[in-house]
Order: sequence, then structure tokens, then C-alpha cells
Amino acid sequence: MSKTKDLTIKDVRVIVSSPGRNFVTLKIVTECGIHGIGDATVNGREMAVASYLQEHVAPCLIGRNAHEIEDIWQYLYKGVYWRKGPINMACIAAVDVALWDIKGKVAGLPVYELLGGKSRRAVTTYAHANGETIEGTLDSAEALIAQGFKAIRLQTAVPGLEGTYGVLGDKKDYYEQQSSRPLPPEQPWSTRKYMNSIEALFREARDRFGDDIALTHDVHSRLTPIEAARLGKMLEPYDLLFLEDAVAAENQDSYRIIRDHTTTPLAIGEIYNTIWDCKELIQNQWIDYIRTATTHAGGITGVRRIADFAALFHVRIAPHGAPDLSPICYAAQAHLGLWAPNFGIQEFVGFGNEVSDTVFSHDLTLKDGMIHVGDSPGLGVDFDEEAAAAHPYKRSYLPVSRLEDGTLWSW
Ligand code: CS2
Ligand code: MG
Repeated sequence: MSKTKDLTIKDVRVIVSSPGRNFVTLKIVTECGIHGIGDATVNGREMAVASYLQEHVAPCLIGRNAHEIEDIWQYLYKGVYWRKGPINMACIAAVDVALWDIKGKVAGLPVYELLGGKSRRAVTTYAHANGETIEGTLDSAEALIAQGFKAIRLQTAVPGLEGTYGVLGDKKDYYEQQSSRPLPPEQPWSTRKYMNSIEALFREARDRFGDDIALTHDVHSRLTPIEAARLGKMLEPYDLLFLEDAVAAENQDSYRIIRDHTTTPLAIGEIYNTIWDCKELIQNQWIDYIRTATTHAGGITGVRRIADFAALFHVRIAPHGAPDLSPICYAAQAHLGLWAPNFGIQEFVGFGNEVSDTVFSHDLTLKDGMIHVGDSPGLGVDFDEEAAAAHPYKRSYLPVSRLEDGTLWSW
């Protein structure tokens, strides 16, 4: 069937829109009229990706055969000379995912079938419970458990610190925090205050919900390896599914220190762009979950490579799923999650909001805390350019963190 269709790429469009928050969307159109879409959003640096795509990537795609996903991936990776990097890899990711979408549509099959078919019924997720107090956080967790979620991430405000990661107070998101000042909001950090308050959250969670519910926590790279080792030990009695981003690991060796001291499972990877960023973490079995996202780590092709490598070392995938990942990314990761033999869990904060629903349509559904993928050919997600045009890009930044004496810290 595909032989009769002309899959020469004739148009590549880059659309930056803000339906509730900024997204960079790539649309690849072929001569026969079949199109595919990809997500290239890099939160807070959207225009860098858009111009890289528009100016440098799009011209190289015109006239190419959309079926040649691997060759186009290599052409954009090896061929660019400047390897890796968040902007470059998000652009490769958007192209890759759009091409998988096209291939699925041409084959008349959902992408997970092209990857090797289903390994499970649906994709288990974990949801976020946040609160200004432990009680508030656990009330929010209880509501999620009532909706059917079997795994919950718990984040609660650190007493004495204004604006803890994951807790937004009276603000809906970081965009609202910047309405009067479009610059990175600044938030204080104290490791001592955090370490003195965090155990109670998990103690009370286990007291209230028992042992069946899976719990995770995101440290957002605020600790040093030895502090993270102490935290892992401290939380061992509460049996976390994983402790996320305990330490930033540009130096992957750091995780050996944590691993030497604790049996709390470890997860990392949401800001990684390639397999090279996590190679040692995986092959030394210093982590348990790798959280690379299709949007930031070279698309379905990039994350599939990481997943296959990770499987050799008992590491499972748990892709990043924050609100800055568009529904296209959610769909791509749902297809991967349905296939990957070593899938662990998918982070999930909803498929979007009322505004983004007018721009993105998709055939994913959530039931009992699991994402079910429809049987539409390709990714099963689409993007309405006209609706997007009603929501122009608006500059926005992620917050930064400072110690109480003003020293810049990891946010
Ligand atoms: C995160 C995100 O979801 C997560 O685990 O760490 O909140 C992250 O801070 C944002 O996606 C950054 O863009
Ligand atoms: Mg995180």
C-alpha cells in the first residue's frame, strides 16, 4: 500500500503556541497529503528550538522520503557535527515522532504495533499530590486514590520556605507567578529544613493509606550525593517506588555513593538528551528507573534505544510527563509504554486543560490510573493550527532557586 503513496516531504511547519502554556509543535506534510506531528517544547527556551527547526532543520527535510526514519535521525544527529544538547535533540525528537506518526498512518496501524506490539493492557501512571501542609497533600492523594490511581507522587511545602518545588500555593502554574514580572521567579532553599520535614510526609502517608499504594518523591536535584544517601536511608521504611532526581548527575559517578548506602530505588533522566547521559548510571545499575522523555531524548527512536539498553541492566523506563510535555509527547510515550518490555510507570498530570483541548485532539483515555491507547493509525493525536493561532506564544521562564544566603542553587 505504501508503494502507491508519495511520501516525499513537501512542507515542514513549526508552530509555537500557548494554549494554556507554551508548546513548540512540528508538522511534516508529505506529497500524498499524509502529515505527522511532533513535540519540540523545551520549557523556557521555546524560541531557540523553533528557530533551530525553522532555520536549520526544515530545509534539510524537504524532498526526503518520510519513511526513512532511521536515516533522517542519523542525518540530523551525526550529520550536524554538533552532537547532543537539549535544543538539537528536541528538534530531532520532533522530526522523529512526526515520522513515526506518518509511518503508522501509511501502514494503517497504531505506532505501538510498529514497535513490536503490546506488552501489556495499558500504561500505568503515577499522579501528583501537592499541598501546603502534609494533611493537604494527603487529602489530595486520597482524592487521586479514589479516582483509581495506584501510584502517587507526594510533594509538600517545606515549613519556613516560601515556594517549595511542586507546590504552587494560590497560583495555578509558573506562568501566573510571572504575570507582573516575566522573569524567572526566585525561590529559597534550605537542605536542613527540607531534611527535617520530609520524613513525616511519608510516615503519615503510610499510616493513612497503608502499604498497597506506590509512592514517589521528586527531590529536583537539590541534594549532594551523601545527603541523598541519608535521605534514601531515612525513607527506606516507607518503601518508595522511587526517589527521583535526588542529585543532578552530570557526573554519573555520584550515584554510586547513593547506591552504596540505600535500598530506596532511584530514578533520574528527565533532562537527559541521549543514551550517553545515562550510560554509566544504567550499566552500573546505580538507578532503577530511567525517566528520559521522547521530546527531550531524540523521540521514539532515542528513547527506544535507551529502553532496550536499560533492559539489559534491570532498569525500567518511567518517562517524564510534566505539563510542559504536549499531548503529542504523551501519545508517543503511551505507545512506547505499551510496547516496552521493561516499562515501569508513566508520570501523568492530565492530558491538558480546556484550552489545550481545543488545539490537540487525541484518542488516549484514562481509566483506573492507566492510559489506554486507541487504535487510530499513527500516534492518534492531532493538532489544529487554526485553533492554535488564537493562543500566541508568551515568554515565560522556569523558577530559579537560591539558598537563604543568596547562593544560586539547583531549582
Ligand atoms: C518535573 C517537572 O514532572 C517532573 O518530575 O521535575 O516539574 C519539571 O520541573 C518541569 O517539567 C521542567 O520543565
Ligand atoms: Mg522531576
